Amino acid sequence: MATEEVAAFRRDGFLVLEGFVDSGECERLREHASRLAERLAFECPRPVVFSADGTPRHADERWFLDSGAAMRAFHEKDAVRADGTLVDAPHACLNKLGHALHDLDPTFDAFSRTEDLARVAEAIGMRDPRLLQSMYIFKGARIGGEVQCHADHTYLWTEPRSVVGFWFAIDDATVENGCMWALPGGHAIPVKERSRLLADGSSTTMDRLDATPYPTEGFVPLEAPRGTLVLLDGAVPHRSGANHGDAPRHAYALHAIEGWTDYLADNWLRRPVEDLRGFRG
Ligand SMILES: O=C(O)CCC(=O)C(=O)O
Repeated sequence: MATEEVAAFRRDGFLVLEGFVDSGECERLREHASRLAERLAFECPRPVVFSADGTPRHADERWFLDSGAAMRAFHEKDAVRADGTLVDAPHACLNKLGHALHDLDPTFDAFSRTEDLARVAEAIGMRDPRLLQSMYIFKGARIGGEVQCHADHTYLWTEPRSVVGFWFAIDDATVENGCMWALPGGHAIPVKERSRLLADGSSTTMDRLDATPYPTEGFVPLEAPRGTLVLLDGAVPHRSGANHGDAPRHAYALHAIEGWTDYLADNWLRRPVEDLRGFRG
């Protein structure tokens, strides 16, 4: 990574690196994820909705809370009828697969652990990156929901803050099909919320650390052709729109934390940091 790119990441809290992954690699991951989705969609006891648009997330909290060390399918809110049936083929109704694809699936493992990624992590100053969470996001045509403004540190809290998002465009991401938007320099704003697991482990709660909302102005679209890597500082506010287009917007998101930090025990995703591997395996 060039010095100017590292400086831009530090200044803006995000960086868009076009052409980071070969298009053929993206296509192979896409085909693999689509096959995996067909299988995992049938492993749900019933469709479990995941929404990040501010409405209640889903009825089946356990399915979500136990997915940190598993591979599970989550459905789009608008894909499941009141009687539990789906409006389309299972894979077309998925919001995402998560959250340990990088450890449990050899194809995702290989995509997530490359020398190029290890070098990027080094360039941005990560000393001991550990891959904690992975999500394959479908954002299906006309059905993919919005993701509300958030900072990743809210959900993957370390002391001190260390999470970095590595987001890959598997399809071209455009304003029409719901690309991400981020606030340049927004990582300087102290993170406003912390999600934490309740003591009985049954659900999560959101602690408000600062009642003022994030600005709504100034966000820039992170349009990203297939193969683009977007780096996101854990404090940078970002969001994505619903997919109003005719093309799906597949993406793969990996979240890495520093192995030397304190990963708090009441984060929703409970995995011992000693078990997590880095970009070099
Ligand atoms: O892919 C998206 O639309 C949102 C992803 C995201 O917010 C994240 O990876 O933190």
